[in-house]
Amino acid sequence: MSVLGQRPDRTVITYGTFDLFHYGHVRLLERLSRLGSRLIVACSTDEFNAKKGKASVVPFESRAKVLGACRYVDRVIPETNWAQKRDDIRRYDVDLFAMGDDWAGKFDDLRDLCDILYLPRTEGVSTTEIKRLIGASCVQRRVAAAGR
Ligand code: C2G
Repeated sequence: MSVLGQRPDRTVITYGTFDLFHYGHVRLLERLSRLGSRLIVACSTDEFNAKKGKASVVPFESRAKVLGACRYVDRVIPETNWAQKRDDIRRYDVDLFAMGDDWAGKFDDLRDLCDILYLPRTEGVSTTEIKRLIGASCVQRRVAAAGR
């Protein structure tokens, strides 16, 4: 972000599941949106997540719509496999590839195509934790109902 508050004329891309969209996701996208003039988000499909051994609560169509409605995001594309990143970077003329630092170093092999950046994750919030809390409250309610 220049002193005049203008965003550099760069295309930024990031990848993720963005399940149970939360403040950690918003803060990442906000920071990425300040690093360029166009932010593309590749959202993992449900089939790809199955390959990752991950099951999302919110189906792909809805997660992609939520991302598309986020004011920091300019375009949402499907992420269907690990290998598509090189093609995406070329196809969308990407200048900066960025992820949260839980992926630090994992995509350095893309450095020949564009800049790579890992941003600190937002502490204290995660989809896994939200799932755990929901699960816990369901159990509590069932126990309470059984006790009546
Ligand atoms: N994130 C964050 N802070 C949190 C939680 C998540 O900054 N508290 C970031 C992650 O670091 C990631 C992005 O939000 O960059 C999306 O996180 P996930 O949906 O968990 O992404 P993941 O399933 O790990 O998919 O090809 C890469 C994969 O698609 C990444």
